[in-house]
Amino acid sequence: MRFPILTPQEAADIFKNGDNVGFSGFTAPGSPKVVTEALAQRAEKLHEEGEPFKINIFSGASTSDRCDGALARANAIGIRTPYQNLPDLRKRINSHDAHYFDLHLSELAQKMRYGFYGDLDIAVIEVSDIKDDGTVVVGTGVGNVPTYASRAKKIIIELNEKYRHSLYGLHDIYLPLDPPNRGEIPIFKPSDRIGSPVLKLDPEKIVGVVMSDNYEGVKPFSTLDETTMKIGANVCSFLIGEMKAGRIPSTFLPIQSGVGNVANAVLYGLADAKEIPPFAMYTEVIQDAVIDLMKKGRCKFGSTCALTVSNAVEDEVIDNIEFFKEHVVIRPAEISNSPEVIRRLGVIAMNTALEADIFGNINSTHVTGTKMMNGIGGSGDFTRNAYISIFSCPSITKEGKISNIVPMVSHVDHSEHSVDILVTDQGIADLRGKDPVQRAHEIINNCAHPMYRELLTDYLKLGTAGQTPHTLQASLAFHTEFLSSGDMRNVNWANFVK
Ligand code: 0RQ
Repeated sequence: MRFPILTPQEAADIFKNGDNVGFSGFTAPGSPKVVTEALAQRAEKLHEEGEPFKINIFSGASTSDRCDGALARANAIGIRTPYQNLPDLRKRINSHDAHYFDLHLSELAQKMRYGFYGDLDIAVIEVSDIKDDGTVVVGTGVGNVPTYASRAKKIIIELNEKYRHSLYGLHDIYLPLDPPNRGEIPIFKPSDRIGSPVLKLDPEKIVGVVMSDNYEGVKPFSTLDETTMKIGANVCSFLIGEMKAGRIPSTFLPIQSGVGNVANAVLYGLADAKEIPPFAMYTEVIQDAVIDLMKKGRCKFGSTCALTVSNAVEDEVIDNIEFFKEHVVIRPAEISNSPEVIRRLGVIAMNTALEADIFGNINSTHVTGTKMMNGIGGSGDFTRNAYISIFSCPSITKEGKISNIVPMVSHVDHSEHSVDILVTDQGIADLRGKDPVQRAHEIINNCAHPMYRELLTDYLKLGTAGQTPHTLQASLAFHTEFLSSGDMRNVNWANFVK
């Protein structure tokens, strides 16, 4: 190989305090692993010596514990975007040690190219293959690699040999032109390929290659429980009803599914919903459940930004890579999440809420309005442009101390204008064509847990004015009650009526 082989520590020494750094990958797959661990160690040492050291991290989505986790524990993260999901980084964000801006995933690459965030000093790129001319086959998560590679002054490669050099043909790398020269992104079905299976890096920028041989480190999902299974079944019965009513074509439409336990349960529900024909996915992450759906012939094809699968499934994919090359394409985030393509294909979007309010607004990110959980991820890219936008969540959390249906969400990620259907374990609320009060009745009666229906109906009765009859002094009482007594059920509306 023409490029110098570096130890992780040698690679870590290349970074300077305050560097803007682009990481390959999307969720854990494709994210750097060994350089970031060494960098975290270096940061800890520098901090002990009284030296400041933080880097600003631009990724595709979340990363893994070896990346965000290690760097957060070392307090080595300055700015962070566009998404994260790890407890140690969450703590740093909520204590203002790390400055996180939560961004629609489709937007980061172009905003970086537009120059909104300054220069990119270093890109760390995981690859499964590299040639002497700088041509690489990237890993199982692409994210914003084409943009970071083109913008970075220096590139450090992590060559992950776990893939046995077998991934050629899995990717479709495409970089759109920027306005005013941007044309259409010519994807007309999820399996269309418009770019290249490889990424061409400038060999002059590659400062070294660090060897690795590691799993991506995706956490396995919790086993499905009664609540998540009911949510999955409700989503499936909604989709079947729409198809029978002729509102979804009998050949079906591509599906997007977000991350998390609830999303995984919905996908498992689709395995058994035989009324739904084999379908395609135009999505950002393919989780374990989708691999299962592909093996069963239920999912015909998946366009994604990453294979976000647990270790055992990762082995299975590598062992059967030729099968998966026929069924999967991995694209950059600005293509997998392109609003233009999502609108054109008629994608059915399925995302998860922390809480929804009775008028149809969604909070996916902030616990009690203040504490960042993960981030909006790609949910906004899909929701706003979907053929049908579905949100799901449990009706209650923490044994009923929290109602996931509230009078007013404590933070808005997706407004009432972008939400068609709300699903909980209790049932389905169809919000299409309904005004705010009609939506409130639909949500309270079909989605709220019975233990909260009366409280929510009484809240609605408190409001006397306007199209959306909030009572502002009481609108966040569920949250303030939870913060003071630990149980939303203790709300007493009499305290708010003067
Ligand atoms: O906490 O772990 O302490 O038990 O939140 O909740 O029910 O396990 O749900 O794993 O599906 O995650 C929205 C966070 C849901 C996720 C969210 C507590 C609950 C539990 C997790 P514990 P569940 P999930 C793709 C698209 C981002 C947006 C998106 C998410 C923990 O799906 O981050 O979809 N989505 N992006 O107890 C307080 C409430 C709560 C609550 C749940 N109302 N108040 N705590 N919890 N509701 C992403 C990408 O683009 C890559």
